[in-house]
Amino acid sequence: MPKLNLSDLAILGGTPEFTKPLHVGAPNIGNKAAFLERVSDILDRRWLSNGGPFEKEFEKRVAEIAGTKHAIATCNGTLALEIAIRGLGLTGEVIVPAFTFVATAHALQWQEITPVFCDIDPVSCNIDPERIEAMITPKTTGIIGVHLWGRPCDTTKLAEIAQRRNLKLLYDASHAFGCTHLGQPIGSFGDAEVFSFHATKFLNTLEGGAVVTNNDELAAKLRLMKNFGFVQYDKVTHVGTNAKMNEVSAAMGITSLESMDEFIKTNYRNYKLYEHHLRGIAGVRIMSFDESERCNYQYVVLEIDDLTTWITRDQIFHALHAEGVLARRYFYPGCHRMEPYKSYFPHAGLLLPETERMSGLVLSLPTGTAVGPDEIERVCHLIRFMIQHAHELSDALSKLPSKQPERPAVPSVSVNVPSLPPMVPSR
Ligand code: T4K
Repeated sequence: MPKLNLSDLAILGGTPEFTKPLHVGAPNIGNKAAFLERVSDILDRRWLSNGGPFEKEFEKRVAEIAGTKHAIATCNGTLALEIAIRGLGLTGEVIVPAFTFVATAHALQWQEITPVFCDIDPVSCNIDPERIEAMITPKTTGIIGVHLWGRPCDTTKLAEIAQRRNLKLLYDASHAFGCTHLGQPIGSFGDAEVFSFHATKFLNTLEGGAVVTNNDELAAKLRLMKNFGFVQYDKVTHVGTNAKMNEVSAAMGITSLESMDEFIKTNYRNYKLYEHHLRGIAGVRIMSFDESERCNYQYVVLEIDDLTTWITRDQIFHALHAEGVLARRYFYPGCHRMEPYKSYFPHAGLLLPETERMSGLVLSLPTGTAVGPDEIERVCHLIRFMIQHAHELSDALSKLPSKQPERPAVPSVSVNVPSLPPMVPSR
């Protein structure tokens, strides 16, 4: 139903635009029949994890796409980061952006390495190489760049600093699988790069991740680390963890790879539709991509400048949620405002002006194969309508009790589980 009056907005008592919520991270599902056939093979083979054929096949395909000699598949991106950090021998302090998903910082802190938060470049929104040197201390052992939303870091400048200051260089490429930079696949920069294949990533393995590298020694070490450090039965040569990718995840990965081009095509179509329908709204900018490179377009991110729109990103965010558009503030607040970092470095924000600014302005919109052109047009109409009525809407919203959006409930479905016979026979 088109909104004609302010009171038509769901946040002010009107009917929500969408009865079925639109998510940012609704998974892309490839060929279901092919996936189920692979799962059936796994069960027949009775090889469910630890070096199974699908895991090996998936690793081979990921390394090809990343342009690297090695891909080490893991059970998620966070564990991939953790073993890469450990495998590279990082200790003490590591320089990392705060404008990222909290896993980037946690993967360091988990190993008692201090994440030293560096500000971002306001244009790329990635770690600002110009600010890195001022943060290097005798304890610094490395830099982690994050290719945020799939847009590449300044790999040339970062490599130059890392080499000159004798630091390791790792990339969190969780958002950048399938992308290129300077005509070279992302995955092949720095000492190693890490991908996430979480359900909400454009290419998913249900849960999963990978470290990619050209370094043979590092790759061998990471293979041991992901499997408790075992080199053979009963022989452990390394401290390790359990970061293995199971066969069902690998089967999902291979199936997803078969549809990767189609997923990217749909993301690109969606991105262009958003660009088209939001064109001309003063104060709203859609984050652009370098179209001469290969991009996965998995995040559609707006920057909403309230000095121009007269309505804040958060007010639009809450109003969209009421309509069933579950936009996300990726990434708000910066990691420095989350615990434990907030307590460790209470004044970190003073050194992170661009992170503070951008984290207050960005809004990720639903995309992927679960979102169609009609839905995108309706989302854009809502945003346009809200901004056209910014003064009255902002005024009305400021009178409502403030509330944090709830985490959406997992859709409830009834699962038919046969009841167990009673343990004790009834008399
Ligand atoms: N580094 C970076 C830069 C990252 O972005 C991430 C992960 C990592 C490292 C760590 O990689 P992993 O260890 O996760 O592999 C999500 C994801 O959990 C996380 O993977 C992702 N980044 C981050 C950006 O987003 P949440 O807490 O916002 O997501 P969640 O699970 O609430 O899902 C988002 C929405 O998607 C839900 O509201 C509903 C929908 N959804 C979700 C799932 C899981 C579905 O429709 N179906 C689903 O199966 O963190």
